Amino acid sequence: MPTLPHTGGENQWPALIDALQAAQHVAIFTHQRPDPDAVGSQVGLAAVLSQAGKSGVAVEFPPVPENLMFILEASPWPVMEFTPTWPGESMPEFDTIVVVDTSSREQLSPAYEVLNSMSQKLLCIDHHLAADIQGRCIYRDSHAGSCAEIIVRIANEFGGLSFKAAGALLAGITADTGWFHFEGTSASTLQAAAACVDAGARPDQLWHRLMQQDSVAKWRLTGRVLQSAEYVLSGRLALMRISQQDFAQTGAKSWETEGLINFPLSIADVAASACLAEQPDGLLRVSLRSKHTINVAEIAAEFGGGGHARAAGCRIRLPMDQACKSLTIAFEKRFTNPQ
Ligand SMILES: [Mn+2]
Repeated sequence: MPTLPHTGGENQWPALIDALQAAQHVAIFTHQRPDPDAVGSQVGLAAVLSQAGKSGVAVEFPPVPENLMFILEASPWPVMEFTPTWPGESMPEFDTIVVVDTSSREQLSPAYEVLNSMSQKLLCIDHHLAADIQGRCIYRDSHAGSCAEIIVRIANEFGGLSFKAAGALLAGITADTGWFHFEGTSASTLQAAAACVDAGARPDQLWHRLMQQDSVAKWRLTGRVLQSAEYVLSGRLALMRISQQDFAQTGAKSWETEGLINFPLSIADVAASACLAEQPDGLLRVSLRSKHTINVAEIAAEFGGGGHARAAGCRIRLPMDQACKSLTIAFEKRFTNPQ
């Protein structure tokens, strides 16, 4: 396997590798609403550590989308569901807690108090810009296209990738880079992907498992939401609204909004898109994307969220119309004064 260069965050690397080498019994957490990078990084890291003789568990916040179960099923370690009655600081059986693909309290919120109480044994491996959790070692490389790409570098330090690790990690790498077309795609990303393919991962099978499993309900929801999309700020911002009624009438699940936000970016004049999905409690889950120039992580941060410059998210507790208005104002400022 070629040596994969670091693209940032180097100073915490030796501490991270030392801590992982010393670990014996490990619990691996990731963010709520897990995506292929979250689950792929968990399973990939579990495979690397298991091969090095360590034991542990992968912890999930329910519900895990059905289309990601095939990645979890490859986990060499048991998968546990986090519950509010989790024993917290009384997790002495684990000497090491690893958080992958997030360093945000909000994204870990059901478990944040528990994780914070164990911060002296917490390691974090992430590629997002915003970080507000505390731990023994917080390794972040915001230039990495996915967390899985970082896990491939870790595998290198542990003697290479197994077949199991490679499949899970390629899922994370491809999904988080939009199959290699997002800005974060670097030579290092492609080398990490090549290492996975070299170890037996199959891009064709992954495409089928990740990209060709939609339900009819999802496509009914997609048609409805695209039909009602609004184009504001001289057509530069696409706004999409999804109500609880849309979910009820199409039968689509909340996680089936995944990917919908990218469609308007195919329009030449659209520079950014926002998708607001109403949750059962009325809270609006907001996804933001941009093609270039506009830093949507900054806009998300204005509303208490975070993410990457081209893909970010937040939660807004406002009526739908008001939330759309506030977001439009936030975007207008950036269109007027682009960074
Ligand atoms: Mn990720």
